[in-house]
Amino acid sequence: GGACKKSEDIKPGAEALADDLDNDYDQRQDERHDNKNIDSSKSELTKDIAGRVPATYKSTSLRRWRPAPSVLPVPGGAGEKGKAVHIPPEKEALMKEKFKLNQFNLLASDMISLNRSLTDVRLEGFFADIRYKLFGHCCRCKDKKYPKLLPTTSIVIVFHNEAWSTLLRTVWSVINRSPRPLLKEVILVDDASERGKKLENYVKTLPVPVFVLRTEKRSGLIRARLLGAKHVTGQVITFLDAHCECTEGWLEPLLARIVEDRRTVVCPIIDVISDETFEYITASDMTWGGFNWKLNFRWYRVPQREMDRRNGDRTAPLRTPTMAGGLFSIDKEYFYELGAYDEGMDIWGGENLEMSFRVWQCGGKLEIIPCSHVGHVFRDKSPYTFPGGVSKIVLHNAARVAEVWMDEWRDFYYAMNPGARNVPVGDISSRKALREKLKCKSFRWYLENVYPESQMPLDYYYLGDIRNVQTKNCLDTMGRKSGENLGMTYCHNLGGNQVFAYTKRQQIMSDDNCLDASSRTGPVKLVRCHGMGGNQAWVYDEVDKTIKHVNTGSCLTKPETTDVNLPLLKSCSYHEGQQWIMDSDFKW
Ligand code: LR7
Ligand code: MN
Repeated sequence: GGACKKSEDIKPGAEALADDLDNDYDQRQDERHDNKNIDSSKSELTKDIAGRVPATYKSTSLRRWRPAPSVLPVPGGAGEKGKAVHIPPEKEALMKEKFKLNQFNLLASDMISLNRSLTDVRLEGFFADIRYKLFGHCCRCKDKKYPKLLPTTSIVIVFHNEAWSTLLRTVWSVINRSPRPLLKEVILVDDASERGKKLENYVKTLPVPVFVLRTEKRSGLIRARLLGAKHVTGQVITFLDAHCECTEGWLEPLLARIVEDRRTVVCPIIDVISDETFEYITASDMTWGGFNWKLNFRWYRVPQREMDRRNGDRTAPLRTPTMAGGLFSIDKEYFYELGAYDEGMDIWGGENLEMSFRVWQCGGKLEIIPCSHVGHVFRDKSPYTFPGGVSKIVLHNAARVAEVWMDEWRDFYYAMNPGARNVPVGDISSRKALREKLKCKSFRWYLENVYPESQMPLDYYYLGDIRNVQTKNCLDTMGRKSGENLGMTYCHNLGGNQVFAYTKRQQIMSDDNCLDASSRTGPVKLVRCHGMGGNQAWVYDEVDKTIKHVNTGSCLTKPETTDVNLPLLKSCSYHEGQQWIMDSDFKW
């Protein structure tokens, strides 16, 4: 499923929102005509929007990059300025019914103008201002100067059964907030939708070229994007999901970065559009992309190392190990040089990690550009079908990533996903040939140089289950979270919750959790790995087969009969209950 929601701890930093966001609207008032609601009067608005385009690209570029005008809030309009929409109680039943169609609040979305206004969310505020005064232009997005000549871009949006309002609000936000000379066209790829109104007539009324392509049969987002990319005539391809909203100034910093280095693949900060209320919520600029052993994409906090590399400038490009996948710009020629996408991937998933590893390992860079903000409706579930089965498809795609790009670290993937071992990966010879042709670096290089904070250890002695000599049972995370007790149960030889890595840094880890103990006796906990030794350092003695906790000198011990699922830390006595087998033969 499509769950990649941003967790609470990485939601907006208050400092990211300026206090005086609205000033800009007043300043620009005189540049604007009335802000009519597009839905009521299409043709008129088309004129209106067109009339607000900056005269030409060249004349505006001499001084300050003037963005295309934004959209004024419609007084009293639902969701204006990115505010939440609340459904009255009498419509709650209808709301719930409609929610199922797209796994977001469609009723709310339909109430909001396709041209709704958003606040300008770019980084300002006290600390940015201080830095601005001390060091010049470094830290305020609005003061950045972009090169006079920027490449044009085509926007590619693929969709399957997307709602009319979210899809067209995406398109309108592109039109309303991109400097017109930079916007070559918008390409919509309908991936065999089974419902929805015809778009062709509507898009003809739009003030920029918007094309609709269709896949013959359901091809999945990866092959649909390949189809869209084929028709791109701009110099840069910009991919967006079909339920996004671009904010003021989103495009220039992306394109400007590609001008600096055409081998940079750039992502905006992906803000959150609430699936419940359609509120626009600024996301933290302190998160980047990572992944776990299951090869799920995950947001993690940016380490201090990367902040230091940027001299603390939060507006500077952020090097990210991976990208979420849906929203990015890439030089068109570079996209093809680098191998576009893996056509062997179906429906959804994996392509984001595949491209991330490929970019880094084959000589490119992957960055988040903090001055560019685009909102995305994050959902808890996928609304559409996965023909052939969700897990089969997702595991198939991920296995292709593991096999082609991850070298021996693919073992972590197979160890963690028992189901993946009997899903066929298909033919990967052309992707392997691509890796050869581009002379791409190893996954070790990637882990060492791009992602040393990764959940996958660089050097490890062992990956497999850990079996007690006396009880013959195995350590088991029981799928528990950080802070909970480690468990133990009969050995199933399948991996998953019974897979642990014993690393050169003396950790015993399962995905992003490590065995952790803070007292001489008692249960052992699973705690988010911190990589600093301390309570998470263990020594395995191959001769007496003990697993000794370094800080306390105690030994990992089989559970008491009172709680057979709870392994314990006790003082060492070297009996069989404290002997453990780490047998490096994989059991699968
Ligand atoms: O068969 C399909 N055909 C399609 O055209 C399935 C999907 N799609 C379309 C779909 O309508 C949508 O416009 O593809 C787009 C992405 O699908 P979503 O919105 O269901 O995906 P997502 O937002 O849950 O998932 C993220 O991971 C995906 C992995 O394959 C893609 O890379 C998505 O683009 C990506 N979305 C983002 O990066 C936005 C931020 C979310 C996060 C994290
Ligand atoms: Mn999406």
